[in-house]
Amino acid sequence: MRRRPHAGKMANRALPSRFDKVTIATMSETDFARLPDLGSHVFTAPLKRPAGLGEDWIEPAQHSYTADEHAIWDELFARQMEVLPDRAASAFLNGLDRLDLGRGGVPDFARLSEELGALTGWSVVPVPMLIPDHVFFWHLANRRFPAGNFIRTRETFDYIQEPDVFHDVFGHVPMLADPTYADYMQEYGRAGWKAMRYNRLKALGALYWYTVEFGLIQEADGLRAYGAGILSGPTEAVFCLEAESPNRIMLNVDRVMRTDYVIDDLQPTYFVIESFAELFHDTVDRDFDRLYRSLSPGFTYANTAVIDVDDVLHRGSLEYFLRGGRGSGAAPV
Ligand code: HBI
Ligand code: FE
Repeated sequence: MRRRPHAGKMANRALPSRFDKVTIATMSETDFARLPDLGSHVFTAPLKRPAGLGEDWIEPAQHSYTADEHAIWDELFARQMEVLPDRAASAFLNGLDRLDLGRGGVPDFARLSEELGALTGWSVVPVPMLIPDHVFFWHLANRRFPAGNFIRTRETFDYIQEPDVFHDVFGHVPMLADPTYADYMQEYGRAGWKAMRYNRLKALGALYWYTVEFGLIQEADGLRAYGAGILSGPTEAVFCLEAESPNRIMLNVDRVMRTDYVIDDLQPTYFVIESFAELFHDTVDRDFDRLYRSLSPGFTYANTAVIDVDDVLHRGSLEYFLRGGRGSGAAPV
């Protein structure tokens, strides 16, 4: 189907019964050069854009960090390097090395973008906070990674609500130096638009969660972590690989997209991939239209569930969670 200049208007007027045929047929041709229109049938979080920012939510300049803030980066960096060398995926460790993220202090985004751009064409742009889903996806679809323009304080050293520059740059950016992973992230950004138009973003969000944030990969010498949520904190890097509590299951995209997730505690289940190439193809070759049409709005499986079709590497005791998880004083065993 060819793109028509009035396609957006038609979509807004279309009745729900025509929605499938008209809007969804044209949306695969989404032009990501400009921020695409969403249409009023898409349910989004009512986030308020801070004054002075454009519709891309990008800050005019990177925050200039004080000496103490740079020191916080260095301490967080050193703490992670105590646990990551045998636990992080090789792709992550290579990226860390090639981008020299340990050169001291919060990295300069302009310089980082130049180096990352030379490797995979990605750049890093500063954003003030969590940005709306569709803006986030739009940046990813254009190989721009939005990174928090602030760093946590010493009071919030171990746990933060919103992603700061350490989580975003230390956790996510090294992986973007891997060409296959870099393609996967762009593909994810493109896929986000389709999920939003079906109001099935939660399902696609689960895929992001169990791969980009909390994914494990099978390497020749054993399991390693590549998810940024794991790699940017000291406890989960050990827990996800060595603890008895969590399930470790081979990734199946359809199953994962039906699985609930917790955002404020260690994960009860981790999903394991064999390679980034496999993850990329699983995502690109998928018929998401079919999946979203058959998917209910909520999740089918609890985040603790082990189901018949699972290829289980480790069936967790779930001890940590059964004892109450975060805040209960339970040990992450
Ligand atoms: N905004 N800054 C920021 N960082 C994120 O990781 C992020 C976001 N907005 C939306 C979003 N993530 C989600 O859409 C995905 O995690 C699914
Ligand atoms: Fe993240």
